[in-house]
Amino acid sequence: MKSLRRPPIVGRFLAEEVALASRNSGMPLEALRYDVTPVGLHYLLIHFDIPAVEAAQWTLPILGCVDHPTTFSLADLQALPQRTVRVTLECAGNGRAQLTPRNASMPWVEEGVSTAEWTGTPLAEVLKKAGLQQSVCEVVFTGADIGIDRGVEQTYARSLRVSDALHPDVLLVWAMNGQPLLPQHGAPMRLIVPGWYGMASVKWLSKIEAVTQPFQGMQQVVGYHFRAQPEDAGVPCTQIRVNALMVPPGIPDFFSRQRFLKPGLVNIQGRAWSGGGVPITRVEFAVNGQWRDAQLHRAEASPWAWRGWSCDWQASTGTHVLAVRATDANGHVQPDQPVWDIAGFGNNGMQTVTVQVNAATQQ
Ligand SMILES: Nc1nc2c(c(=O)[nH]1)N[C@H]1C(S)=C(S)[C@@H](COP(=O)(O)O)O[C@H]1N2
Ligand SMILES: [Mo]
Repeated sequence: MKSLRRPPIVGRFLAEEVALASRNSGMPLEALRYDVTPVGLHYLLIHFDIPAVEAAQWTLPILGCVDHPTTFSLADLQALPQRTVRVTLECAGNGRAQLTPRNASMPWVEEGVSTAEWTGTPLAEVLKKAGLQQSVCEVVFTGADIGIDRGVEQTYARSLRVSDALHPDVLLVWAMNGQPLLPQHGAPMRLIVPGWYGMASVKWLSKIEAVTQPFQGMQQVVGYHFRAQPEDAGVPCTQIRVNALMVPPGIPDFFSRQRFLKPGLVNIQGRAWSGGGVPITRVEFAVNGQWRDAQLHRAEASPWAWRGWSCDWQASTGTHVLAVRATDANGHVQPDQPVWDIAGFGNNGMQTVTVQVNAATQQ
């Protein structure tokens, strides 16, 4: 597919990046304190415009190579078996703004991650009813949002291989944290693909199609690939890489966001997660390059949700660089430095927070 790559950016942020960042809010890092992110603090990533979809008129056709093509209403889907799954979603572009040069796109620093409780019906139930034919290799999910990306007019769409689509925790979701989905999160119905970067969880679903050839949509074959060079075939972004964040301690300066803290004992808190349902096995915390093990909190019942951790630190007067890094059960550890990618995908370089500790600070 021919598409125009936007020129990379070095240095100051463009007005276009600021505009994207204003539309697509991140989760403030102090919200890491919640096991489940309150709906209004959950990060947002919307490529085009939020489409106008009326729940009462909305229907979901299941088409393509199925024995029984069916069109479901919201009520039809809500009458099927349902489950609620706690899932940490992270945008594949999270951390992009830390890279140089950086891709001209949503300039996430580190806040494109959140956790919610998603309620819906397993996609497998609906596909079983439709009867996937033997020849089907992928299932394509199309949203109701349309726009132009790199010169190509398109409807946001992504596919999953049949084996991934049939996972019992892949859900057609109508509720988030027990409330009906809000417009910005894909109302009235979205897909949730636990353990994968967020791009797979298609919002505002308008149709599902079973196909016999790999889907060639732009967000599937051009977008969301790890590439070192523009001409590389690339490796598709799928499962979330191991990552961790801390709640920056102390109080911030309004503009610079520099942190200030009084001397004494501080309990540093954060979350760690990895994709594919792979558990976190270790979190380390460093002060000025001196690493120690943090305490892992009780694992969540859901293998798809982040895990809490904490670490006591005796803060002494001076300027200190705090850092955190996690390891997962596959032995993957976060790199010290971001690994550069042309589009800024999959940056799981460790977070650092600089704090100034002095007795003049009241907090
Ligand atoms: N239809 C549609 N689905 C979409 C998107 C989109 O722009 N359109 N963005 C994707 C991306 S890149 C991410 S990270 C998640 C974000 O979901 P959230 O906004 O509910 O956090 O939605 C995904 N699903
Ligand atoms: Mo994303």
